[in-house]
Amino acid sequence: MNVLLLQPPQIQGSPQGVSSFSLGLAYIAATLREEGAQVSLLDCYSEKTKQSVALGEGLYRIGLSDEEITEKVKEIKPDIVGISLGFSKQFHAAVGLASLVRSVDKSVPVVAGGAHVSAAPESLNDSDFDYLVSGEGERAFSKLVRAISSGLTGDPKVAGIFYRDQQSVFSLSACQEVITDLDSLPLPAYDLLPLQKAWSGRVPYANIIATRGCPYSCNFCSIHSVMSRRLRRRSIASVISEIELLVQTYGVKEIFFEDDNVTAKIDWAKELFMKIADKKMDIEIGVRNGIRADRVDKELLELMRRAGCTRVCFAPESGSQDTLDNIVNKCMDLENVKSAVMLAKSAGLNVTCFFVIGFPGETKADIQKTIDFAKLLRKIGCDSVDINCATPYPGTALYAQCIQEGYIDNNVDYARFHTHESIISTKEFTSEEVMQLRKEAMESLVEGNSEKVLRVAGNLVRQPALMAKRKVRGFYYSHIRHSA
Ligand code: B12
Ligand code: SF4
Repeated sequence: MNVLLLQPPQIQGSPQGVSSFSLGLAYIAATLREEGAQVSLLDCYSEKTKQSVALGEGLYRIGLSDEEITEKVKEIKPDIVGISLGFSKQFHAAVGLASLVRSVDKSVPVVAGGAHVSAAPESLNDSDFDYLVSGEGERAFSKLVRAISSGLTGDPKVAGIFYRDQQSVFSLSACQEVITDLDSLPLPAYDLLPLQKAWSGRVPYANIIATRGCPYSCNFCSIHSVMSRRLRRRSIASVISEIELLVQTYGVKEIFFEDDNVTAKIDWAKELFMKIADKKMDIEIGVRNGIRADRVDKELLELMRRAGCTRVCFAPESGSQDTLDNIVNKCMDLENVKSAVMLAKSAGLNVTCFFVIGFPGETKADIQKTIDFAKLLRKIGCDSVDINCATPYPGTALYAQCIQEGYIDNNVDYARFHTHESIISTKEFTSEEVMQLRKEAMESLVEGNSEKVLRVAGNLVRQPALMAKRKVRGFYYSHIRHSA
């Protein structure tokens, strides 16, 4: 079977694209190859992040043009096309891409997968997709490809697959299954990703994922419909071998753990970072997706630093304990956040904290508590904070609440589902007020020039070798290598 995997072009509010990394598609590709399929992967966004077309209403389409994509589809002549719809805000781009593929070849089955698909399959009833894959796609999509190659139409009888029923509405074939043995999956097919383009002007980096699933139930988080609540870990040997592959074969210098909770099992995380440190690889490590402030201790943070981690991100979400307990359901004590920030700073790490404001049920006073707490964290050493607007992603308790209480309806435009725009107005606040509060708070929290000078000077004194290496690397990749 000849399978083409597509990452849609990006539709966004600015003409500047920042390439990203289709790790999910790279996992799917590797699994299909193991099954003997011939696989092509086209990241229609990262292939051309400098190509942007104004669509009107302040929106831009970034990436390959329809003509360029059509050309590629004709050249590859796939038997099946798989399209990723990970972010709800990609909805229009992914649906448009399915129609484009259909217009090139009416007979090719077009399949979608990703976080949005898993949480809101019904939103795709009117699209040109033939099948949807809910949850982790490696096993389910491989089975679907096998079924289609053996001539199947209709219900494939595969767990996690939605097919078109007699009314042409998506129906679930059988409940999705969680992949319990993550080591049984092949390493992602990095050779199919446009790495050089993604790295243009940047230190070569890779995203990896060592664990899947999260046992917590924060009201705004949509991860469970893909990764489930069941925390699963890869073996440390497997994670190390992936890092070695990235460093030795691809020249990667920076690794981002994109796990939802890489330190969820503290002892396992200690062993992981200790082994990475022992390997003495010349890499920097980041945990930019955030770790829980109550899942770290002094020893772990020091080991992370030794392994090459320079910055940690914590996600307290709110500075109001009441909001955390009764709205967000974070199961976190704010005291843990303060002590985690201080421990991380004393371990020599840069610290960023993420917050969310504008939840239904919050008052303006609650929002102010978050802003005040963010300021307090900055005072005790937190290097930066990011405040986002509560966004009701499908599949979340927040989404269900917003539908039930009438803050949004089922026809909501997914293009607005990015966290810098509030789309929720309640009797306590309007969405405009939330955005204004966010803007003012971010302006007051951002590092001033004098603070920046002090921080850089502080870092230079504390970690002269690291700072020098960073500067040299940054200059090399943004000037010398890029222009070569
Ligand atoms: C890394 C990451 C990013 C990175 C890079 C994203 C990328 N290109 O992959 C960055 C930092 C850029 C990012 C940004 C944002 N992100 Co983000 N991100 C993630 C994160 C942490 C990991 C993604 C990942 O690599 N997962 C590992 C792989 C293996 O899983 P996967 O991608 O889901 O793929 C599997 C399945 O979904 C499925 N699948 C996926 N595609 C396909 C295609 C086919 C054909 C098939 C069959 C199956 C399939 O099979 C895959 C293998 O099992 C996820 C959370 C998570 N744990 O997944 C959030 C997540 C995807 N992000 C999310 C969000 C909201 C955003 C932002 C909108 C946030 C913002 N500030 O505005 C932006 C939007 C970016 C954009 N491009 O528009 C939400 C999406 C929810 C939604 N419905 O929209 C998630 C789920 C987080 C969450 N907790 O809710 N993100
Ligand atoms: S926000 Fe983090 S801790 Fe909360 S459910 Fe999502 S992944 Fe888990």
